[in-house]
Amino acid sequence: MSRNRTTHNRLMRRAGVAVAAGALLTGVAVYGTASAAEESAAQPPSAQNQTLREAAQSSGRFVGTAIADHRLNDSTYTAIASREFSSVTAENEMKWESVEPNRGQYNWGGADRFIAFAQQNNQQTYGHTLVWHSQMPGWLENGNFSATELNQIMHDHIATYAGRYAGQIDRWDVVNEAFNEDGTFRNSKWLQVLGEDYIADAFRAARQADPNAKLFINDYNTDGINAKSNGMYQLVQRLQQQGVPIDGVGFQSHMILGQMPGDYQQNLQRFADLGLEVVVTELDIRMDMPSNSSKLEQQARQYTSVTEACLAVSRCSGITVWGFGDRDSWVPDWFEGQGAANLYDDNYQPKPAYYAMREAFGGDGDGGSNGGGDNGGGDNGGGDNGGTGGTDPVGDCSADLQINRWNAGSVVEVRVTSQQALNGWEVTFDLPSGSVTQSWNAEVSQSGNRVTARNLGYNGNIGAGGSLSFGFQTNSGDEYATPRVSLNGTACAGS
Ligand code: G2I
Repeated sequence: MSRNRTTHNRLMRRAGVAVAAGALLTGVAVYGTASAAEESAAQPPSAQNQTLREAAQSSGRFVGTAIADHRLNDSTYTAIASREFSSVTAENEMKWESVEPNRGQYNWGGADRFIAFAQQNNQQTYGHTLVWHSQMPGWLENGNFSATELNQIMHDHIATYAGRYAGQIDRWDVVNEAFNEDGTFRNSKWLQVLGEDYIADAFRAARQADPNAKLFINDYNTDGINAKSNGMYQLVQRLQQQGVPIDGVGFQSHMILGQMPGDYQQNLQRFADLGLEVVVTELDIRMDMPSNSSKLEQQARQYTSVTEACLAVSRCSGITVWGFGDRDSWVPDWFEGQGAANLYDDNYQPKPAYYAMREAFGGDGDGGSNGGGDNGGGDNGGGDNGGTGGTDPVGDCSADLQINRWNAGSVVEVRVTSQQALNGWEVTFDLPSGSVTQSWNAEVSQSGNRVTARNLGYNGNIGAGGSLSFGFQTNSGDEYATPRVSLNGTACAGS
Protein backbone atom coordinates (compact mmCIF):
# COMPACT_ATOMS: atom_id res chain seq x y z
CA MET A 1 0.00 0.00 0.00
CA SER A 2 1.48 3.31 -0.91
CA ARG A 3 0.91 6.22 1.34
CA ASN A 4 -0.17 9.54 0.00
CA ARG A 5 2.02 12.43 0.92
CA THR A 6 -0.50 14.97 2.07
CA THR A 7 -0.40 13.56 5.55
CA HIS A 8 0.73 16.73 7.19
CA ASN A 9 -2.35 18.72 6.27
CA ARG A 10 -4.58 15.86 7.12
CA LEU A 11 -3.03 15.38 10.49
CA MET A 12 -3.39 19.06 11.20
CA ARG A 13 -7.01 18.90 10.24
CA ARG A 14 -7.59 15.81 12.30
CA ALA A 15 -5.94 17.33 15.31
CA GLY A 16 -8.53 20.10 15.14
CA VAL A 17 -11.33 17.59 15.00
CA ALA A 18 -9.91 15.72 17.94
CA VAL A 19 -9.97 18.76 20.18
CA ALA A 20 -13.56 19.57 19.34
CA ALA A 21 -14.66 15.98 19.78
CA GLY A 22 -12.85 15.64 23.06
CA ALA A 23 -14.69 18.64 24.46
CA LEU A 24 -17.97 17.33 23.22
CA LEU A 25 -17.74 13.87 24.58
CA THR A 26 -16.71 14.34 28.14
CA GLY A 27 -20.15 13.35 29.34
CA VAL A 28 -19.86 9.89 27.87
CA ALA A 29 -16.75 9.12 29.88
CA VAL A 30 -18.89 7.53 32.55
CA TYR A 31 -18.39 4.20 30.77
CA GLY A 32 -14.67 4.38 31.36
CA THR A 33 -14.96 3.78 35.05
CA ALA A 34 -16.64 0.40 35.04
CA SER A 35 -15.06 -2.81 33.82
CA ALA A 36 -17.07 -4.80 31.31
CA ALA A 37 -18.08 -7.22 34.04
CA GLU A 38 -19.16 -4.49 36.44
CA GLU A 39 -21.08 -2.83 33.69
CA SER A 40 -23.07 -5.85 32.71
CA ALA A 41 -23.73 -6.48 36.37
CA ALA A 42 -24.97 -2.91 36.75
CA GLN A 43 -27.07 -3.02 33.64
CA PRO A 44 -29.20 -6.11 33.28
CA PRO A 45 -28.96 -7.34 29.70
CA SER A 46 -31.62 -5.81 27.55
CA ALA A 47 -31.91 -5.57 23.83
CA GLN A 48 -31.06 -1.90 23.91
CA ASN A 49 -27.88 -2.28 25.89
CA GLN A 50 -26.60 -5.27 24.06
CA THR A 51 -23.03 -4.84 22.90
CA LEU A 52 -21.26 -5.99 19.80
CA ARG A 53 -19.19 -8.37 21.85
CA GLU A 54 -22.27 -9.95 23.41
CA ALA A 55 -23.84 -10.32 20.00
CA ALA A 56 -20.70 -11.91 18.56
CA GLN A 57 -20.46 -14.21 21.52
CA SER A 58 -24.01 -15.35 20.94
CA SER A 59 -22.79 -16.52 17.53
CA GLY A 60 -19.71 -18.15 18.97
CA ARG A 61 -17.38 -15.59 17.41
CA PHE A 62 -15.03 -12.94 18.70
CA VAL A 63 -15.24 -9.37 17.54
CA GLY A 64 -12.02 -7.46 17.82
CA THR A 65 -10.55 -4.04 17.27
CA ALA A 66 -7.14 -2.61 16.67
CA ILE A 67 -6.03 -0.57 19.66
CA ALA A 68 -4.16 2.69 19.24
CA ASP A 69 -1.79 3.03 22.16
CA HIS A 70 -1.97 6.83 22.17
CA ARG A 71 -5.74 6.69 22.73
CA LEU A 72 -5.57 4.58 25.88
CA ASN A 73 -5.69 7.70 28.03
CA ASP A 74 -9.12 8.66 26.66
CA SER A 75 -11.87 7.17 28.78
CA THR A 76 -14.44 7.37 25.99
CA TYR A 77 -12.10 5.38 23.77
CA THR A 78 -11.29 2.78 26.39
CA ALA A 79 -14.94 2.46 27.38
CA ILE A 80 -15.97 1.52 23.86
CA ALA A 81 -12.92 -0.66 23.28
CA SER A 82 -13.59 -2.65 26.43
CA ARG A 83 -17.36 -2.78 26.26
CA GLU A 84 -17.83 -3.63 22.60
CA PHE A 85 -14.91 -5.87 21.70
CA SER A 86 -13.79 -9.29 22.87
CA SER A 87 -10.43 -9.33 21.12
CA VAL A 88 -7.76 -6.70 20.59
CA THR A 89 -4.84 -6.22 18.22
CA ALA A 90 -2.16 -3.60 18.81
CA GLU A 91 -2.29 -1.27 15.82
CA ASN A 92 1.41 -0.39 15.96
CA GLU A 93 2.95 -1.18 19.32
CA MET A 94 3.79 -4.80 18.64
CA LYS A 95 5.60 -4.26 15.38
CA TRP A 96 9.34 -4.86 15.16
CA GLU A 97 10.33 -1.18 15.24
CA SER A 98 8.36 -0.67 18.46
CA VAL A 99 9.57 -3.79 20.21
CA GLU A 100 13.23 -4.10 19.20
CA PRO A 101 14.30 -0.61 18.15
CA ASN A 102 17.95 -1.56 18.55
CA ARG A 103 19.37 -4.97 18.01
CA GLY A 104 18.97 -7.06 21.13
CA GLN A 105 17.43 -4.11 23.03
CA TYR A 106 13.79 -4.58 23.66
CA ASN A 107 11.22 -1.99 24.55
CA TRP A 108 8.21 -3.69 26.05
CA GLY A 109 6.31 -0.59 27.15
CA GLY A 110 3.64 -0.47 24.46
CA ALA A 111 3.22 -4.23 24.25
CA ASP A 112 2.91 -4.50 28.01
CA ARG A 113 0.25 -1.77 28.08
CA PHE A 114 -1.64 -3.55 25.37
CA ILE A 115 -1.55 -6.89 27.16
CA ALA A 116 -2.58 -5.26 30.44
CA PHE A 117 -5.54 -3.59 28.75
CA ALA A 118 -6.70 -6.87 27.25
CA GLN A 119 -6.34 -8.74 30.51
CA GLN A 120 -8.14 -6.05 32.44
CA ASN A 121 -11.06 -6.32 30.03
CA ASN A 122 -11.08 -10.06 29.64
CA GLN A 123 -10.24 -9.85 25.95
CA GLN A 124 -8.47 -12.19 23.59
CA THR A 125 -5.19 -10.94 22.16
CA TYR A 126 -4.05 -10.96 18.57
CA GLY A 127 -0.30 -10.42 18.26
CA HIS A 128 0.63 -8.28 15.27
CA THR A 129 3.24 -9.04 14.01
CA LEU A 130 6.48 -11.06 14.17
CA VAL A 131 7.91 -10.92 10.64
CA TRP A 132 6.97 -8.16 8.19
CA HIS A 133 8.74 -6.11 5.57
CA SER A 134 7.32 -2.86 6.93
CA GLN A 135 7.86 -0.92 10.16
CA MET A 136 11.23 -2.56 10.65
CA PRO A 137 13.72 -0.61 12.77
CA GLY A 138 16.50 1.16 10.88
CA TRP A 139 19.22 -1.24 12.02
CA LEU A 140 17.28 -4.12 10.50
CA GLU A 141 16.01 -2.34 7.44
CA ASN A 142 19.40 -0.97 6.49
CA GLY A 143 21.69 -3.65 7.89
CA ASN A 144 23.70 -5.76 5.47
CA PHE A 145 23.32 -9.24 6.90
CA SER A 146 24.35 -12.65 5.67
CA ALA A 147 21.68 -15.32 5.53
CA THR A 148 23.04 -16.93 8.68
CA GLU A 149 23.00 -13.69 10.56
CA LEU A 150 19.54 -12.60 9.42
CA ASN A 151 18.22 -16.01 10.27
CA GLN A 152 19.70 -15.64 13.74
CA ILE A 153 18.17 -12.18 14.10
CA MET A 154 14.74 -13.49 13.16
CA HIS A 155 15.02 -16.44 15.52
CA ASP A 156 16.24 -14.29 18.40
CA HIS A 157 13.40 -11.84 17.88
CA ILE A 158 10.72 -14.50 17.79
CA ALA A 159 12.17 -16.51 20.67
CA THR A 160 12.55 -13.48 22.92
CA TYR A 161 9.32 -11.77 21.96
CA ALA A 162 6.86 -14.61 21.57
CA GLY A 163 8.60 -16.28 24.50
CA ARG A 164 8.04 -13.28 26.75
CA TYR A 165 4.32 -13.23 26.04
CA ALA A 166 3.84 -16.98 25.87
CA GLY A 167 0.47 -17.84 27.32
CA GLN A 168 -0.79 -14.28 26.93
CA ILE A 169 -1.29 -14.14 23.19
CA ASP A 170 -4.12 -16.12 21.64
CA ARG A 171 -3.14 -15.65 18.01
CA TRP A 172 0.03 -14.42 16.36
CA ASP A 173 0.45 -12.96 12.91
CA VAL A 174 3.71 -14.79 12.41
CA VAL A 175 4.26 -13.56 8.87
CA ASN A 176 2.51 -10.52 7.48
CA GLU A 177 2.02 -9.44 3.87
CA ALA A 178 4.40 -11.90 2.22
CA PHE A 179 2.79 -11.66 -1.21
CA ASN A 180 2.71 -9.47 -4.27
CA GLU A 181 -0.59 -8.84 -6.00
CA ASP A 182 0.19 -11.45 -8.65
CA GLY A 183 0.61 -14.18 -6.05
CA THR A 184 4.42 -14.31 -6.15
CA PHE A 185 6.39 -13.63 -3.00
CA ARG A 186 7.05 -10.04 -2.07
CA ASN A 187 10.69 -9.22 -2.65
CA SER A 188 11.27 -8.25 0.98
CA LYS A 189 14.57 -8.38 2.78
CA TRP A 190 13.42 -11.66 4.25
CA LEU A 191 12.84 -13.24 0.87
CA GLN A 192 15.96 -11.74 -0.67
CA VAL A 193 18.32 -12.95 2.01
CA LEU A 194 16.64 -16.08 3.33
CA GLY A 195 14.47 -17.30 0.47
CA GLU A 196 10.97 -18.71 0.85
CA ASP A 197 12.05 -20.82 3.82
CA TYR A 198 11.95 -17.80 6.10
CA ILE A 199 8.21 -18.34 6.34
CA ALA A 200 8.39 -21.95 7.51
CA ASP A 201 11.28 -21.08 9.84
CA ALA A 202 9.34 -18.23 11.41
CA PHE A 203 6.37 -20.49 12.13
CA ARG A 204 8.59 -23.17 13.66
CA ALA A 205 10.32 -20.61 15.85
CA ALA A 206 6.99 -19.16 16.95
CA ARG A 207 5.61 -22.55 17.90
CA GLN A 208 8.71 -23.25 19.91
CA ALA A 209 8.50 -19.92 21.70
CA ASP A 210 4.79 -20.21 22.47
CA PRO A 211 3.29 -23.65 21.96
CA ASN A 212 -0.20 -22.46 22.84
CA ALA A 213 -0.68 -19.49 20.55
CA LYS A 214 -2.44 -20.09 17.25
CA LEU A 215 -0.12 -19.15 14.42
CA PHE A 216 -1.40 -17.15 11.45
CA ILE A 217 -0.24 -15.82 8.14
CA ASN A 218 -1.97 -12.58 7.23
CA ASP A 219 -2.37 -10.45 4.12
CA TYR A 220 -4.45 -7.81 2.34
CA ASN A 221 -6.21 -8.04 -1.04
CA THR A 222 -6.56 -11.75 -0.46
CA ASP A 223 -10.23 -11.35 0.40
CA GLY A 224 -11.66 -12.75 -2.79
CA ILE A 225 -10.40 -15.55 -5.01
CA ASN A 226 -7.64 -13.93 -7.01
CA ALA A 227 -4.00 -14.35 -7.96
CA LYS A 228 -2.79 -13.16 -4.59
CA SER A 229 -5.08 -15.39 -2.54
CA ASN A 230 -4.24 -18.28 -4.86
CA GLY A 231 -0.58 -17.72 -4.01
CA MET A 232 -1.49 -17.76 -0.33
CA TYR A 233 -3.58 -20.88 -0.79
CA GLN A 234 -0.74 -22.74 -2.48
CA LEU A 235 1.72 -21.64 0.18
CA VAL A 236 -0.36 -22.81 3.12
CA GLN A 237 -0.93 -26.15 1.43
CA ARG A 238 2.83 -26.52 1.00
CA LEU A 239 3.42 -25.55 4.61
CA GLN A 240 0.90 -28.09 5.77
CA GLN A 241 2.48 -30.79 3.63
CA GLN A 242 5.85 -29.96 5.20
CA GLY A 243 4.40 -30.21 8.67
CA VAL A 244 4.96 -26.53 9.40
CA PRO A 245 2.89 -25.46 12.42
CA ILE A 246 0.37 -23.08 10.86
CA ASP A 247 -3.09 -22.76 12.40
CA GLY A 248 -4.82 -20.05 10.49
CA VAL A 249 -5.01 -17.43 7.79
CA GLY A 250 -5.88 -13.78 8.36
CA PHE A 251 -7.76 -11.81 5.75
CA GLN A 252 -7.17 -8.15 6.43
CA SER A 253 -10.21 -6.98 4.45
CA HIS A 254 -9.32 -3.32 4.02
CA MET A 255 -12.24 -2.76 1.71
CA ILE A 256 -13.62 -0.05 -0.51
CA LEU A 257 -17.31 0.85 -0.40
CA GLY A 258 -19.21 -1.13 -2.99
CA GLN A 259 -16.27 -3.42 -3.71
CA MET A 260 -16.93 -6.49 -1.65
CA PRO A 261 -15.64 -9.51 -3.54
CA GLY A 262 -18.61 -11.65 -4.55
CA ASP A 263 -16.66 -14.79 -3.65
CA TYR A 264 -15.53 -13.59 -0.24
CA GLN A 265 -17.25 -16.37 1.66
CA GLN A 266 -16.16 -18.97 -0.85
CA ASN A 267 -12.59 -17.79 -0.43
CA LEU A 268 -12.70 -18.04 3.35
CA GLN A 269 -14.30 -21.44 2.99
CA ARG A 270 -11.58 -22.89 0.76
CA PHE A 271 -8.96 -22.03 3.39
CA ALA A 272 -11.20 -23.37 6.14
CA ASP A 273 -11.52 -26.58 4.13
CA LEU A 274 -7.78 -27.05 4.57
CA GLY A 275 -8.51 -27.41 8.27
CA LEU A 276 -7.33 -23.90 9.08
CA GLU A 277 -8.93 -21.27 11.25
CA VAL A 278 -9.80 -18.14 9.32
CA VAL A 279 -10.07 -14.66 10.78
CA VAL A 280 -11.02 -11.31 9.31
CA THR A 281 -8.14 -9.40 10.82
CA GLU A 282 -8.27 -5.71 9.86
CA LEU A 283 -11.71 -4.91 8.51
CA ASP A 284 -12.59 -1.41 7.41
CA ILE A 285 -14.65 -0.08 4.50
CA ARG A 286 -13.53 3.26 3.18
CA MET A 287 -15.46 5.69 1.02
CA ASP A 288 -14.91 8.90 -0.88
CA MET A 289 -15.49 11.82 1.42
CA PRO A 290 -17.71 13.46 2.36
CA SER A 291 -19.88 10.64 3.56
CA ASN A 292 -23.65 10.86 3.39
CA SER A 293 -26.54 8.75 4.56
CA SER A 294 -26.78 6.60 1.51
CA LYS A 295 -23.07 5.80 1.59
CA LEU A 296 -23.30 5.00 5.28
CA GLU A 297 -26.26 2.74 4.61
CA GLN A 298 -24.39 0.99 1.85
CA GLN A 299 -21.40 0.63 4.14
CA ALA A 300 -23.64 -0.89 6.78
CA ARG A 301 -24.83 -3.48 4.29
CA GLN A 302 -21.25 -4.29 3.40
CA TYR A 303 -20.33 -4.77 7.07
CA THR A 304 -23.34 -7.08 7.26
CA SER A 305 -22.13 -9.07 4.28
CA VAL A 306 -18.66 -9.53 5.76
CA THR A 307 -20.14 -10.61 9.07
CA GLU A 308 -22.56 -13.01 7.43
CA ALA A 309 -19.73 -14.52 5.40
CA CYS A 310 -17.73 -15.20 8.54
CA LEU A 311 -20.76 -16.67 10.27
CA ALA A 312 -21.39 -18.94 7.31
CA VAL A 313 -17.90 -20.45 7.61
CA SER A 314 -17.72 -22.51 10.76
CA ARG A 315 -13.94 -22.17 11.05
CA CYS A 316 -14.15 -18.38 10.83
CA SER A 317 -13.56 -17.58 14.49
CA GLY A 318 -14.02 -13.84 14.42
CA ILE A 319 -13.69 -10.42 12.90
CA THR A 320 -11.35 -7.66 13.97
CA VAL A 321 -12.00 -4.12 12.79
CA TRP A 322 -8.99 -1.89 12.20
CA GLY A 323 -9.95 0.65 14.82
CA PHE A 324 -13.53 1.57 15.64
CA GLY A 325 -13.67 5.38 15.43
CA ASP A 326 -13.32 7.16 12.11
CA ARG A 327 -11.15 9.75 13.83
CA ASP A 328 -8.49 7.13 14.59
CA SER A 329 -8.41 5.48 11.20
CA TRP A 330 -5.25 5.11 9.13
CA VAL A 331 -7.33 5.64 5.96
CA PRO A 332 -7.38 9.46 5.57
CA ASP A 333 -3.61 9.55 6.02
CA TRP A 334 -3.04 7.01 3.30
CA PHE A 335 -5.82 7.60 0.79
CA GLU A 336 -6.40 11.17 -0.21
CA GLY A 337 -10.06 12.14 0.02
CA GLN A 338 -11.21 8.87 1.60
CA GLY A 339 -12.36 8.02 5.08
CA ALA A 340 -15.36 7.18 7.27
CA ALA A 341 -14.29 3.55 7.13
CA ASN A 342 -15.14 2.46 10.64
CA LEU A 343 -18.07 1.57 12.89
CA TYR A 344 -18.13 4.82 14.89
CA ASP A 345 -17.95 8.38 13.65
CA ASP A 346 -15.46 11.09 14.55
CA ASN A 347 -17.34 11.71 17.79
CA TYR A 348 -17.44 8.04 18.74
CA GLN A 349 -21.12 7.81 17.94
CA PRO A 350 -22.11 4.48 16.44
CA LYS A 351 -22.83 4.57 12.73
CA PRO A 352 -25.32 2.44 10.80
CA ALA A 353 -22.45 -0.01 10.27
CA TYR A 354 -22.21 -0.61 14.01
CA TYR A 355 -25.84 -1.61 14.29
CA ALA A 356 -25.65 -3.63 11.11
CA MET A 357 -22.73 -5.64 12.37
CA ARG A 358 -24.31 -6.17 15.75
CA GLU A 359 -27.49 -7.36 14.17
CA ALA A 360 -25.65 -9.61 11.72
CA PHE A 361 -23.92 -11.24 14.67
CA GLY A 362 -27.35 -12.16 15.95
CA GLY A 363 -27.78 -9.23 18.26
CA ASP A 364 -30.18 -6.40 18.49
CA GLY A 365 -30.77 -4.30 15.41
CA ASP A 366 -32.83 -1.65 17.13
CA GLY A 367 -31.51 1.78 16.49
CA GLY A 368 -29.89 0.32 13.43
CA SER A 369 -30.48 1.54 9.97
CA ASN A 370 -30.22 -1.68 8.07
CA GLY A 371 -32.93 -3.58 9.83
CA GLY A 372 -35.36 -5.04 7.40
CA GLY A 373 -34.09 -3.18 4.41
CA ASP A 374 -37.64 -3.18 3.09
CA ASN A 375 -37.75 0.44 2.24
CA GLY A 376 -34.41 1.38 0.85
CA GLY A 377 -32.80 -1.79 -0.46
CA GLY A 378 -30.35 -1.68 -3.30
CA ASP A 379 -27.60 0.80 -3.90
CA ASN A 380 -29.64 3.48 -5.51
CA GLY A 381 -29.98 5.88 -2.66
CA GLY A 382 -29.90 9.34 -4.14
CA GLY A 383 -28.58 11.42 -1.34
CA ASP A 384 -27.18 14.12 -3.56
CA ASN A 385 -30.10 16.48 -3.82
CA GLY A 386 -30.56 17.03 -0.16
CA GLY A 387 -31.30 20.28 1.56
CA THR A 388 -29.73 21.57 4.71
CA GLY A 389 -31.51 23.33 7.49
CA GLY A 390 -29.62 26.31 8.91
CA THR A 391 -27.92 26.49 12.27
CA ASP A 392 -28.61 29.75 13.95
CA PRO A 393 -28.45 29.34 17.71
CA VAL A 394 -30.59 31.83 19.60
CA GLY A 395 -31.96 29.92 22.54
CA ASP A 396 -30.84 26.97 24.59
CA CYS A 397 -30.56 24.76 21.57
CA SER A 398 -30.14 24.87 17.85
CA ALA A 399 -31.02 22.17 15.37
CA ASP A 400 -29.55 21.23 12.05
CA LEU A 401 -31.29 18.78 9.72
CA GLN A 402 -29.66 17.21 6.70
CA ILE A 403 -32.43 15.89 4.50
CA ASN A 404 -31.58 13.57 1.64
CA ARG A 405 -34.08 11.95 -0.69
CA TRP A 406 -33.99 8.16 -0.61
CA ASN A 407 -36.23 6.24 -3.00
CA ALA A 408 -39.77 7.34 -2.19
CA GLY A 409 -38.74 8.78 1.16
CA SER A 410 -35.90 10.62 2.77
CA VAL A 411 -33.00 10.01 5.10
CA VAL A 412 -32.65 12.67 7.73
CA GLU A 413 -29.66 13.34 9.97
CA VAL A 414 -30.51 15.51 12.96
CA ARG A 415 -27.94 17.33 15.05
CA VAL A 416 -29.03 19.38 18.03
CA THR A 417 -26.54 21.54 19.91
CA SER A 418 -27.39 22.32 23.49
CA GLN A 419 -26.02 25.20 25.53
CA GLN A 420 -26.78 23.25 28.67
CA ALA A 421 -25.35 19.93 29.70
CA LEU A 422 -27.85 17.12 29.22
CA ASN A 423 -28.36 13.97 31.17
CA GLY A 424 -30.81 12.29 28.85
CA TRP A 425 -32.63 13.97 25.99
CA GLU A 426 -35.87 13.92 24.07
CA VAL A 427 -36.15 15.57 20.68
CA THR A 428 -39.55 16.14 19.08
CA PHE A 429 -40.64 17.40 15.69
CA ASP A 430 -43.35 16.81 13.08
CA LEU A 431 -42.95 14.94 9.84
CA PRO A 432 -44.44 16.58 6.75
CA SER A 433 -46.08 13.23 5.89
CA GLY A 434 -45.50 9.49 6.00
CA SER A 435 -43.78 7.51 8.73
CA VAL A 436 -40.38 6.79 10.17
CA THR A 437 -39.32 3.37 8.94
CA GLN A 438 -35.86 3.10 10.48
CA SER A 439 -33.69 5.08 12.83
CA TRP A 440 -30.24 5.08 14.40
CA ASN A 441 -28.57 6.54 17.48
CA ALA A 442 -31.96 7.17 19.11
CA GLU A 443 -35.12 5.36 20.11
CA VAL A 444 -37.71 6.85 17.79
CA SER A 445 -41.47 6.63 18.10
CA GLN A 446 -44.24 8.30 16.17
CA SER A 447 -47.76 9.35 16.97
CA GLY A 448 -49.62 10.92 14.08
CA ASN A 449 -47.10 13.25 12.52
CA ARG A 450 -45.32 13.87 15.80
CA VAL A 451 -41.98 12.10 16.13
CA THR A 452 -40.16 11.67 19.44
CA ALA A 453 -36.53 10.61 19.55
CA ARG A 454 -34.93 9.66 22.85
CA ASN A 455 -31.31 8.97 23.68
CA LEU A 456 -30.05 5.43 23.95
CA GLY A 457 -27.97 4.10 26.83
CA TYR A 458 -24.69 5.37 25.46
CA ASN A 459 -25.47 8.85 24.14
CA GLY A 460 -27.62 10.52 26.77
CA ASN A 461 -24.89 12.61 28.38
CA ILE A 462 -24.01 15.75 26.44
CA GLY A 463 -21.67 18.39 27.78
CA ALA A 464 -22.63 22.07 27.73
CA GLY A 465 -22.24 23.36 24.18
CA GLY A 466 -22.10 19.81 22.85
CA SER A 467 -24.28 18.15 20.25
CA LEU A 468 -26.42 15.08 20.04
CA SER A 469 -27.11 13.44 16.75
CA PHE A 470 -29.33 10.74 15.38
CA GLY A 471 -30.94 9.86 12.11
CA PHE A 472 -33.98 8.29 10.61
CA GLN A 473 -35.52 7.24 7.36
CA THR A 474 -39.05 7.91 6.16
CA ASN A 475 -41.26 6.50 3.48
CA SER A 476 -42.38 9.87 2.21
CA GLY A 477 -40.23 12.33 0.38
CA ASP A 478 -42.49 15.32 0.99
CA GLU A 479 -40.68 18.59 1.56
CA TYR A 480 -39.88 19.55 5.13
CA ALA A 481 -41.10 23.08 5.61
CA THR A 482 -38.55 24.28 8.20
CA PRO A 483 -39.52 21.67 10.78
CA ARG A 484 -39.69 22.94 14.35
CA VAL A 485 -37.48 20.84 16.60
CA SER A 486 -37.75 20.82 20.36
CA LEU A 487 -35.22 19.56 22.84
CA ASN A 488 -36.61 18.39 26.18
CA GLY A 489 -39.68 20.51 25.51
CA THR A 490 -37.87 23.71 24.46
CA ALA A 491 -38.12 24.83 20.85
CA CYS A 492 -34.72 25.09 19.21
CA ALA A 493 -33.50 27.74 16.85
CA GLY A 494 -32.40 27.27 13.32
CA SER A 495 -34.76 24.56 12.22
O1 G2I B 1 -1.81 0.01 6.56
C1 G2I B 1 -2.90 -0.51 7.23
C2 G2I B 1 -2.56 -1.83 7.87
C3 G2I B 1 -2.23 -2.86 6.81
N1 G2I B 1 -1.94 -4.16 7.40
C4 G2I B 1 -0.92 -4.16 8.43
C5 G2I B 1 -1.20 -3.12 9.48
O2 G2I B 1 -0.16 -3.08 10.44
C6 G2I B 1 -1.39 -1.76 8.87
O3 G2I B 1 -1.62 -0.84 9.92
C7 G2I B 1 -1.14 0.45 9.73
C8 G2I B 1 -1.52 1.30 10.93
O4 G2I B 1 -2.91 1.40 10.98
C9 G2I B 1 -0.92 2.70 10.75
O5 G2I B 1 -1.13 3.46 11.95
O6 G2I B 1 0.26 0.40 9.61
C10 G2I B 1 0.81 1.66 9.32
C11 G2I B 1 2.29 1.53 9.05
O7 G2I B 1 2.58 0.58 8.15
C12 G2I B 1 0.56 2.61 10.47
O8 G2I B 1 1.02 3.91 10.13
C13 G2I B 1 2.06 4.38 10.89
C14 G2I B 1 2.58 5.63 10.20
O9 G2I B 1 3.04 5.26 8.92
C15 G2I B 1 3.71 6.19 10.97
O10 G2I B 1 4.09 7.40 10.39
C16 G2I B 1 3.33 6.38 12.42
O11 G2I B 1 4.43 6.79 13.17
O12 G2I B 1 1.70 4.67 12.20
C17 G2I B 1 2.79 5.06 12.97
C18 G2I B 1 2.36 5.16 14.43
O13 G2I B 1 1.31 6.08 14.59
